[in-house]
Amino acid sequence: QDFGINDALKRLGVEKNNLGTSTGVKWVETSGEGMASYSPADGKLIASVQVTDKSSYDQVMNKALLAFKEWRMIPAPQRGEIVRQVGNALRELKEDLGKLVSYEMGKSYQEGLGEVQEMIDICDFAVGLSRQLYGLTMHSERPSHRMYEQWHPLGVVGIISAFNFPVAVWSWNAMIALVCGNVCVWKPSEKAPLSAIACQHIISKVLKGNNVPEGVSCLINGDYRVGEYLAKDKRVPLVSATGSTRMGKLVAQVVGQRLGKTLLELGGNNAMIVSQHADLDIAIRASLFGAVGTAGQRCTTTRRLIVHDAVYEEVKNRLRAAYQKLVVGNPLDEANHVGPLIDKEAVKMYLKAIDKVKNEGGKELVPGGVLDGVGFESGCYVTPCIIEAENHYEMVQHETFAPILYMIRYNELEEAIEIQNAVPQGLSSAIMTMHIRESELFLSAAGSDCGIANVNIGTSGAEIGGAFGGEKETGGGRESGSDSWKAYMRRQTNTINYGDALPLAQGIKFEI
Ligand code: UN1
Repeated sequence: QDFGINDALKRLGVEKNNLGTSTGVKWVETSGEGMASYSPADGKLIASVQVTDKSSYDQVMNKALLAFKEWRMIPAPQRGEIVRQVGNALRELKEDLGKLVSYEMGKSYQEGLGEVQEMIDICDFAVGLSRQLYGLTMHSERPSHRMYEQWHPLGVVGIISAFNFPVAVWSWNAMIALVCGNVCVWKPSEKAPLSAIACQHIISKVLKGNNVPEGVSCLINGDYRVGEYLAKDKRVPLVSATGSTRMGKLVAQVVGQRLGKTLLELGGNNAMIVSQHADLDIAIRASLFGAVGTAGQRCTTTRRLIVHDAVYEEVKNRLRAAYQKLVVGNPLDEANHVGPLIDKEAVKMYLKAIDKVKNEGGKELVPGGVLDGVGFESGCYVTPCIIEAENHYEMVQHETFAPILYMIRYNELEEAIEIQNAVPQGLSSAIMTMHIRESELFLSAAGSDCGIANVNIGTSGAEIGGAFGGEKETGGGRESGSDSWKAYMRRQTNTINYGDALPLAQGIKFEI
């Protein structure tokens, strides 16, 4: 059964062999080798993509630099109008793109659709934003002087995205960057290049239909070496990178060497505190989806469940019962809840993590394992598992991109908050409680140290309207909604003298 994937690929313009380099108007032939994309759902080769070599990278960059000169002078609301059309094109192809995302990276079809919905939402957000790139006005201390600040685009924005959200993360960055007046060069994950090819077809059609200059939204393909072109390139003032903390540190160093800007969206190690005052029905459902959604491969996945002693046994038993009902299988089949991991390498890391944490003293409550037999031929399907552990275990401190949930016990809320914060990462967090004193403490300065802190909802599934990102080893960047757009612009302070004298600031006298 192919679940309509071949028809979807056709409608999305994905061929057997795809050029991987595009200026938004043209696809560029390169001497780079082919890069195959296999589906973790059935292990089959989907198609291949040509890697971008240095000379075609330079071609793309030159087009992007030229395009910027024009694009920055197009009024922001007109740039917004183009993004509005991108949103509509995505609406038309939502099912097809959702299906491809599901097939290429393994998340359930429902979550694939959700990811495309995030793209549509950010387009809508960016359209509104295109009329709201507000600066401030200030009162000058000098007579007949006016002061204000305005925001200008940066130039070429480099976007490096990860396999787990192979299309949405691009759109959060690109749609905002574009209305701000920047041009974009996108290097998607080498584990999900076809989803990116499909997006490039979608945006290219809109750009061409509006006679937008070549180079406004470009695509390059390959592994970290191609990402390095962007990181090293002085012509790229901002590199926005999503992925592991290890990758983020490398990108930050290389970009930092040339004093470029980075926007980093790195690992999470997200916890949910379940208090004795929690609505346990909600807590169980939220932790289940948080831990096994996208097979534990979201940066917002719930990895640690910190549960009050008084409800620990009940939570444990109910969660165990819920895990027993989970159906793992082909993500395109809507009867299944959980799809595969991205590849066999990820399966190895999952097994290694379980092994290590058991050696450290962890106790399996719901055992893990690799699934085999009919339907699991790709070798990428694993059983979501729960392990009783302690927060200081090396593996618990570490982000393993897999459905492993660690259960930890607590007695006092202050202690739970301390445990929740005692990891190197700081992306998302949640508390389940009906007690206002508890939730307010959790949200206070003495509470969660994460970029996202929720009450009575899970750690994953953030809406695009808020700023998305986290502290500490998560990298500090904020993408998507709120005023995240400021990261894609440069601020300029302007002082204008409309009088006939030249008073100096701070009252300084200087006469000749
Ligand atoms: C990611 O995993 O990189 O909050 C992004 C969520 C999604 C985005 C996750 N809206 O889970």
